[in-house]
Amino acid sequence: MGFLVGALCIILFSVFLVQIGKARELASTVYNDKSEEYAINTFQAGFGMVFMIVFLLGCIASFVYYMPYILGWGPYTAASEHGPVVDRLFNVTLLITAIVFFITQFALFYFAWKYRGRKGSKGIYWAHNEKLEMVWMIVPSVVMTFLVIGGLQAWNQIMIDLPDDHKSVVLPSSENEHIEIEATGTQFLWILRYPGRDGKLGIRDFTKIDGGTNPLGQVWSDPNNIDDFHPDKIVLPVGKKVRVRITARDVLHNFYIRDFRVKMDAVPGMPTYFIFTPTVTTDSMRRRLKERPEWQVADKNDPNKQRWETFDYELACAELCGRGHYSMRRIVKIVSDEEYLAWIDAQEGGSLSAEGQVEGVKTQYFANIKGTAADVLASSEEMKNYEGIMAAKVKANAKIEAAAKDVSIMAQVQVPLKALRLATTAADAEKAFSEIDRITAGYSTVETPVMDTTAVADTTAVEIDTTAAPTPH
Ligand SMILES: [Cu+2]
Repeated sequence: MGFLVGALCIILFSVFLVQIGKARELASTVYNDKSEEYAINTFQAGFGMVFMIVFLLGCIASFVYYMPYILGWGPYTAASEHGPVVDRLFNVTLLITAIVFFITQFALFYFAWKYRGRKGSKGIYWAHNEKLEMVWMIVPSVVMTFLVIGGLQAWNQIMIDLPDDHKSVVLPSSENEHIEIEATGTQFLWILRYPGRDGKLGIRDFTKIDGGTNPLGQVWSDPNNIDDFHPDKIVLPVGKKVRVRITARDVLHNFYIRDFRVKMDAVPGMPTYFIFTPTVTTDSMRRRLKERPEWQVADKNDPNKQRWETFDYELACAELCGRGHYSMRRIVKIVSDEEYLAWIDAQEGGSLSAEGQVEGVKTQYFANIKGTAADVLASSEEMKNYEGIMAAKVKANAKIEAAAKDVSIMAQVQVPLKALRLATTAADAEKAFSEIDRITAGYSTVETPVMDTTAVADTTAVEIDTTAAPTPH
């Protein structure tokens, strides 16, 4: 507000001076007095110089003031592997355009001063000047060429697709593995899909889209669809390559995660993609912001917390796609491998109902298709396998729950628990369960020994900062 009032004062003052100048000019014309006109020229050109200095200093001051809010500066340096490439491109462009801006603004006002009309000076008329024209064509085209080539190189580096032998898995453990997820823009939300245990997203067919039970048109005869689930946020492990399949169901949307420098159009009928590797966990980012005074203020939505405490990465839609465009927001969490696996585990569901159904599932198959007429995979090998895994998981969860308060048991259980969470065959899951069963042998699923309850309250959500040091498994 203060800034606006100041700007308004400057504008009004300038108008005032111009009007006085005009009045004096009129008077000098009436009296046919050239010396008065020269005096006005000197005054106005000098005023122009003063204006230029104030204006350019203002530009520098505003840049310094807004530096903590500019991408690539302050806390907003990129949080992904390819991000610094984009930041460098932004900054090189900013530097070059800033230099040109300062030179041209200076030249504009300086020449108005230097060649102002005064006694004895006479204007020269040039029809054209080839040398000058060459200079002002060649210099910008050379600079533009460098900017464009730099941009193309960055684009090719960032947008190169993964080779065919690259495998999508739940948790990558080698260079040629990645996580494949899917985001579908629709008015007005992002429908997210994770591939589940097999790491493979099932086939879709737009003619099968049904708002209530099949928002993405998943083909239920494809076994890869059995374990695909639709979470309400994106959770990813730090330092692992992610490929996002981006599609749209109605109009153009745009998949945009600011801090990762990820931005790609979601086009109906034309799947696009973006590959990135997050490098900063949500917790680390919060600690980074904690250092900044502008983040040490109360959060608007939660006054008991400071802004940095409630920070989350956000997926937004960066294409003005209609009235509810603003509401296309999803939280993005970057966590450790353990937290990520625990989250996947929870999304899959893990307790049995009285009828023996797995509860709390977000896999569309189990929630909407299982047991209906559309359940064509009911007696398939894949379904039996998946149900075998779920059964082992439910048994293991009960054992772990019973032993949850025993810290040393919980530490031992982590390895087979991870194996269980990554198991893709019923046999592997059963093997992991028997290991858990062996470790927790002293605990029955009914009786819970009384132990220190404050030691380990939650075995799944372990707060670990993987950016600091890798956790041994
Ligand atoms: Cu949108």
